[in-house]
Amino acid sequence: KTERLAWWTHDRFGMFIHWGSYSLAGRHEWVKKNERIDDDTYQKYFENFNPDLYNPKEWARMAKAAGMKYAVITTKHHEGFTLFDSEYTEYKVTNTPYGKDALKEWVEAFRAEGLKIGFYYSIIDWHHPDYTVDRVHPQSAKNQKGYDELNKNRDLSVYRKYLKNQVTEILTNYGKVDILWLDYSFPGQFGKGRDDWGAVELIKLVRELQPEIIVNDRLDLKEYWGGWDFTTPEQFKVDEWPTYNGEKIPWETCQTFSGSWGYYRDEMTWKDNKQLLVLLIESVSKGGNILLNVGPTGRGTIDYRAEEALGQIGDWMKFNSRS
Ligand code: FUL
Repeated sequence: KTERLAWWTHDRFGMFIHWGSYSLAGRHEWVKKNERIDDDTYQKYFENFNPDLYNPKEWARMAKAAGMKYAVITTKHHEGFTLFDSEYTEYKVTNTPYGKDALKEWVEAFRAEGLKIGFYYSIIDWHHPDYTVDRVHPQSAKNQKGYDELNKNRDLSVYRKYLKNQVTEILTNYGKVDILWLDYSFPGQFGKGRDDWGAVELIKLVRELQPEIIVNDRLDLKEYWGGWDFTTPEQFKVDEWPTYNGEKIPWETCQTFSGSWGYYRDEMTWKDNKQLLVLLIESVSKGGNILLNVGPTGRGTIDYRAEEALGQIGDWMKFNSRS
């Protein structure tokens, strides 16, 4: 495992990218759930997905210039829309007006800049008809009776198969994938745990398909150390090196520039340059990695505030880092 992780613990700094049909709404990647939007109403973001300014080469150049060494993109977020061409759904980028496999272009552009490639894939799915409604679903109910009613025609085992098929696609059709970032399990009342996802089997499959891949820890496999490679503290400054059974473990904190992960036009909570540098320095000095997120717009551009911030980090990195 240490060997598998060697490049990653050395490289330390990556770009997270949240991009999907929610980017058109421009108010959070959870907008469908937050506003309880039904499928029909939400469909307009899919029907209008046409990022005419999408140029992943530019994104890759920005990441590289900021000193980042790898990048992780949302191949599918909770909304269920896939940025890749999939055999198993019609709800995919190739069926939008854009019409092309955006993931393929992304992979090529980032590889060409020498960056390592990571795929985020949401195990949660608010679009698949067999994905059972739970408490983090746009149609969430008030009590168990409500869930029973909503779920009487949904068969989670069908979704489990879908999940496996799509993970197989992204780990087969794009060459070597360096990181898989699955998101996320939420066991407990009206939530889903490892058996619902077929987690143990899924991880086995992943390791077969991409033996050198690094996988995060969000499949509810906490006690299966070996089933995951690193832990993922989200949106807080980590005080000390996380441990498992008394042993220090690899970790990566993921952070946003402004609060939401998906593009949010009116958000005013942008971190300043000093805050970002402190986050970077504190994470790295405590033995961790940092995955800093951009949420490109529906037209495919990176917000000018993120672009500026990345540029400033790059200026600092030039004199304070070594490759
Ligand atoms: C969370 C997700 O629910 C957020 O939307 C985001 O993707 C973050 C990185 O992980 O669990």
